[in-house]
Amino acid sequence: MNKVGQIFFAVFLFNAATLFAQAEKEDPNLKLWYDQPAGIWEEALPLGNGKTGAMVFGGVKGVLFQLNDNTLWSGFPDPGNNENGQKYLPLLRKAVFNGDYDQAAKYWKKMQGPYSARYLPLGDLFIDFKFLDQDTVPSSYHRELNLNNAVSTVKYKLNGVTYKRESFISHPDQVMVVRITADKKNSISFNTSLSSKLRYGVSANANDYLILKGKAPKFVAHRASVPEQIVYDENPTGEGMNFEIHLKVEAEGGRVESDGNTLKVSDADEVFLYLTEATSFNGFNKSPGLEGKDPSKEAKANLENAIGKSYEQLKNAHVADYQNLFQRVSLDLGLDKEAVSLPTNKRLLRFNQDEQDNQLQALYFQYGRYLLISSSRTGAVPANLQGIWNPHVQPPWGSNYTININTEMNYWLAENTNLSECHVPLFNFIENLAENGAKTAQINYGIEKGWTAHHNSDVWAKTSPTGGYEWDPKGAARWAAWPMSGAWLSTHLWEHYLYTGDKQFLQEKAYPLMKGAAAFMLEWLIEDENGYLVTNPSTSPENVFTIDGKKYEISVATTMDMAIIREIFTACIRAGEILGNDNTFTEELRKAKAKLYPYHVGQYGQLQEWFKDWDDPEDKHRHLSHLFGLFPGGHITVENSPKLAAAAKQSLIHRGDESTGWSMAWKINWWARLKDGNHAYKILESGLNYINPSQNEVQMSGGGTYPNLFDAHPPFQIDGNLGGTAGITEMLMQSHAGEINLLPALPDAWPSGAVKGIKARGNFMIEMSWKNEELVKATIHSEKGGNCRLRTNIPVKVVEVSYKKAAGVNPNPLTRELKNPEFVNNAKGDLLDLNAAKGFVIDFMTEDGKSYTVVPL
Ligand code: FUC
Repeated sequence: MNKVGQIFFAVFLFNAATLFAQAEKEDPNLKLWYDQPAGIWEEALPLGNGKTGAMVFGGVKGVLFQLNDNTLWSGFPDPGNNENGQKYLPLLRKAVFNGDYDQAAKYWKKMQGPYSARYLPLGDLFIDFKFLDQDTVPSSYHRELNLNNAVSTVKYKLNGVTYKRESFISHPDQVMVVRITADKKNSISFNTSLSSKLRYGVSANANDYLILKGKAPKFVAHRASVPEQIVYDENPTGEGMNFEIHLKVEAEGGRVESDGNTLKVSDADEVFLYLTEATSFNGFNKSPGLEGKDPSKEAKANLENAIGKSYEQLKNAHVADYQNLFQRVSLDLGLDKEAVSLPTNKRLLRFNQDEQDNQLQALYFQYGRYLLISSSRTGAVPANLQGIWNPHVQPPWGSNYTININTEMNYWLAENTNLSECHVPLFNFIENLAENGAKTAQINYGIEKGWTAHHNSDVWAKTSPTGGYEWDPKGAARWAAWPMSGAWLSTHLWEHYLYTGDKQFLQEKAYPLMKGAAAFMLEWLIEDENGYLVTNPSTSPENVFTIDGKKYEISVATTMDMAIIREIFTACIRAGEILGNDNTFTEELRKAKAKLYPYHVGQYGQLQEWFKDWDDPEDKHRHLSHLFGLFPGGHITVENSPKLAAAAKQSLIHRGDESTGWSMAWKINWWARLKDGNHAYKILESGLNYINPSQNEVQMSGGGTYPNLFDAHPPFQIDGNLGGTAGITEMLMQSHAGEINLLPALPDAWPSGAVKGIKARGNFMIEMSWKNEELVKATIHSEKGGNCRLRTNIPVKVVEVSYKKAAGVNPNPLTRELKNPEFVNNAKGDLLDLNAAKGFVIDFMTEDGKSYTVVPL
C-alpha cells in the first residue's frame, strides 16, 4: 500500500472504530418519539444548552419552536430586606415562647418583603409552510428526541417528497441550528418569523437575517388576577431587561428574501436556520437597564461564529460535548419489544394499564440526566422551577427558584449520576446568595455573622423572606418564615467535595460559604428554658399544626430546622478537620451541636414533625420536611439509627404515597433509603401516571407525567423529573452511610439489569450487573484511592486485592459521620420493624485510577 493508501486505510480504521464505539454506546431505544406533531406545550420536546431552551412542536404546515433564555427574568436587583424585622423579632420570639402562635404569625407578616421576580418566555420561531392547505396530512410522520445525541428530528412524507428537520442547541457554539432537507430538489418553501409575548419589534438586518429586539417588564404579578399585572418601564433604557434574538437563514438552491419582518424561502433544496439570543443580564447585582450588557453584541458574535462553520462541524461539536456528559452512564433494566414499538405517549398509557415496561423507566432515568445537562451548564445560572423551559409571562410560582425543596431537588442527581460539572451553576448561585444573604441577616435580624436565604429566590439572588403572594396576603408565614435555605444549599457544596475529593474546591469555594451559613445559624439559634438550642420562629415548610382544632404556622425548633442545622454543622466540623485551620469555630459548632433540640418519636410511632407532638396521622401534606435527616441528609440511616428510620417510615405511611410530582419523587428517595425497593417502585410507577396536557391548573395532589415525559406537579415542574432520576439511582446504589451499598432497594420488578458509570461518595465509579435479584458482578473504579467499604446482600470477594470484614469507622475521609442522633421516645406502642441492616460489609484498600472486580463468593 502506498503512503496515501496507508493514511486512507488508517483513517478508515479510525473512523470505523469511532463509529463502532459510538454505535455500541448509542442505545436505539433512548428516544422519545411520537407519530403526531405537538398540539400542546407539554407534548413538545425540550432542547437546551444550559442557557438557550427550545420546545420543538414539530408541525407540518406551521412549525413552532418556543424559545427561552435562562437569564431572561422580570425586574432588577431588588433585595426586599425589611428593617422592621429587627423590631419585631424579639416580640415574635416572646410570643412563641409564651405559646401565642397566632400573635407570632401576625408579627411575622410585618417582617417580610415582596415576592420574587419571574422567569419569562423569550419568544417564538415560527416556520410557515404557507403553500400547504390547513388540513394537509403527511404520511409516515415521525417526531423524536434522541437522548443519545440531544438532536430532535421530524420526518414525514408529503406529496411524494420526504422532508426532514433536524434541530439541536449547541453548548460549545451557543447557537440553535435547524436543518431542513427534502429528498427532491426545489421542494422547500416557507416563510419564517420571530415574535415574543413581551414587548418587541422585529426588523430585517439583511435579506436573510432577522433581529428581534425586546424589553422585559420591570414587574410581573404572580397571578393574572391581580391588577397591574405586567408593568414595563416606559423609558426604553429604564429598568427591565433588554434582549435580542438573531436569526439567519441559509438556503442551498432556491432563494431567500425578506419583506421587512419575515424571511421568505422559495424552492430550496436544503435550508439551515441559525438562531442566537442574548439578554442584558449582567450579573445578579447589576441593573439590567442601566448597567446591562449589550445583548446585540453577544447574539451577533455567536451567530457569526456559527455561520463560519459547516453544519457537520457544528453538529459534531455539539454531539461530542453532550456525549462527554451523557454517555458516562448507562442503565439496562430489560426491554419489552412491544412497548418500544409504541410512541412514548402511548407507552405511558400502556404502562398505566399495569403492563411491564422497564425500558420506559430506564428512559425516564436517562431523561432526567438529559434535562439536567440541557438546563444547567457551566457559565449559566442554575435550573429554575421549570429548568429553562417556560412559555408563560406569568408562570406558576413565577418559575422561580423555590429553595425550600424544589431547587435543591433539581440537583440531587448531579453527583451520583456522574454530572458533577452540571452542579457548578448552583454553586455560583450560592455565592451570590451569600453576598445578598449577609445583608438580609443584618437588616432583617440584626445578625452580623454569616448569611441566610429564605424560601424563594430569583436570578437576582433574592434572599429576603418573600411574603404572601399578592392574591393571598394572609397565608404567608408558613412558607416565608424560614431562613434555612442558605444552610441547606451549602450542604450541596460539601456533597460535591465528598463525591470528588476536590480539596481545593473545599478550601477556596465551599468552606467559606458553608461556614457563613453555619455562622448565621449559631446566631439564629437561641436557648430555650430547658437549655436546648432551638430555632424561633420556626416553620415546617408550608405545613401547619393543629391545637384544639385551630391551625397555626409558627412555633419552635421544627424537626427540619434542627436536621438542616445538624447537617451543616457536621459538614463544617468535618471540613474544618480536613482543612485543619479553623479550630475555634469548629469547637463552637461541636458545643452547639451537642445542645440542639433532639429528635422525638411521637405518640403514633412517627418521627415528630413539630416541637411538640402536634402531628396529625391523617395529615397528607405534600411536604414531609421532617424526614430531611433520612434524605437528602444522611444522619438517619437504617443501619446506624434504626429507631429513627422506623419512625420516619411511620411518618411516610401516614402521609401516603400520592401527592404532587416533586413530593412523590422525594418519597422514592426516602423509601429507597429505607431499603424498601418495592415501595419506592410503587411510587415511581404512579409517578408515571399519564397526565392530560390540557389540564394545566395548579393542583396540590395527583402528580404524574405529561406526554413529553415532563413531570406534572401538576402543572409542569422539572424537580420531579430530576428527583425521580436521583431516586432510581438510590434504589440501585447508596453511599451516604459510610459505605457503598450495592442494590440496596432493588424492586422485584427489576430482577435483572446492569448499570454503568454511577458515582459513590469517595469518588468511586460503579459498574454492576445483577440477575434473579442478586449481584452478578461489580467493578469499582477508584478515582481517588482510599478505603472502599462495600455492603452487599450476598457474600462477595474482591478479585484483585485482599479484603476483610469491615470493622469500626470507615477510615476513608470522604464518608459521612455516622453517629446516631439523640432522640426522645414518646411512642405508645412498638416502633415499626424495619428488618434493617442486612447484608455483608467488607473493606478493601484502593489505589487512585485502579478498578476492582467484585463477584459472589
Ligand atoms: C412549594 C410547593 C409547591 C410548589 C411550589 C413551587 O411552594 O409546596 O407544591 O412546588 O413550591
